[in-house]
Amino acid sequence: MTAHKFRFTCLHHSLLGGLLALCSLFAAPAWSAEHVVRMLNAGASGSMVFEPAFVHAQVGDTVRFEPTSTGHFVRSLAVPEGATPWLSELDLPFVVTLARPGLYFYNCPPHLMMAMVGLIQVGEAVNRSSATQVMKSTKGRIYSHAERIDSLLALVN
Ligand SMILES: [Cu+2]
Repeated sequence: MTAHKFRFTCLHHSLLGGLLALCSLFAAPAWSAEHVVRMLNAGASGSMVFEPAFVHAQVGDTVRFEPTSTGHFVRSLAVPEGATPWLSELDLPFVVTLARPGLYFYNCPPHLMMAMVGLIQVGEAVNRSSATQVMKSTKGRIYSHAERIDSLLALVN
């Protein structure tokens, strides 16, 4: 009976130790999140959309653009100073690592006229004025649903 109890205790301790080791191993990645943005021919807010079009993220997070519908890709139009602009390939998933705080404004070039645009806010919107300027000037190149630009700007905090 005593021997049985002893074995149980040892097993318990080794499991706990293993769990603690696992926790410390994954402690750093657990703080960053992956946000998924789908590229769609039709979504909740109409045709040719990124969904969700607005993402609030933290520095170190990633955004994964998912080509759920075909015929789309993604290109940044405004990124914070020091961040790398991006251009993805048609119909391929694309992952962006958000290394700097600020606003990241992007579009799907073939569907810009239909307001296929999106905005990512990472931490504080440190480049708010320059990003807003780009967004306002982009609005002039959109033929339908240009109000999506204003909706995105209204979500910045
Ligand atoms: Cu598109």
